[in-house]
Amino acid sequence: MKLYFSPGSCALATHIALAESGLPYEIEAVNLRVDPHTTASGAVFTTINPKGYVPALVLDNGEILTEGQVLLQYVADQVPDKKLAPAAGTIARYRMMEWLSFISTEIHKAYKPLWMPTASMEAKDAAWAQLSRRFDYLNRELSDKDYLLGAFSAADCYLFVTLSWADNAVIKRSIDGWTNLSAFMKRMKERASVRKAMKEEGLL
Ligand SMILES: N[C@@H](CCC(=O)N[C@@H](CS)C(=O)NCC(=O)O)C(=O)O
Repeated sequence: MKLYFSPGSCALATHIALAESGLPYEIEAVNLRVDPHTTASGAVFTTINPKGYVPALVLDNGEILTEGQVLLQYVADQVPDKKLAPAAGTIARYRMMEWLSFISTEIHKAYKPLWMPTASMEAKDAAWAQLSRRFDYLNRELSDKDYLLGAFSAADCYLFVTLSWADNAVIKRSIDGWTNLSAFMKRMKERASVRKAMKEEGLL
């Protein structure tokens, strides 16, 4: 498999899951700051993923799969013994999908104004207020468990990445006030897979 990524982006979640899987994989960076987005080897990224965004995963049969939530489940399903996702069709799997959808729509995308240089401070503060309500909920959910499903799953990779954006140099906020989220981040950073993926993206 080959993952197209941009350092520290949502693609890091799939990268961590790949590292957790123990399967062989390659990675190639995509420069999202140039128009058109261009890969490290000089390809216009839309020729690989017509949607133009990361993550994109080239499967071993050459097919391209996109959408982070799907990639996390795809990687997990390649290695059932690693228990990166509950078995398909079980209520536990739907709980994981519930988390993936929550992280995607309520956390990941809610950051948008905070990334945009043209957004007003009012819009940024409103986005942070909305995120803060979601963090309150997550903080309560993580009060009696180490990971979203209790045991570690690929959903945690996605939560880790989206929470890591809070104190990014552009966003300049902090999740320090949410102690269970801070503890979760610390726990995740101790995982070998997280360190491996972050090193491979030049983040450590
Ligand atoms: N729906 C996609 C969204 C992916 C996404 O937002 N990717 C961002 C990085 S975190 C990106 O590549 N943005 C560049 C662009 O859209 O041009 C998914 O969930 O995988």
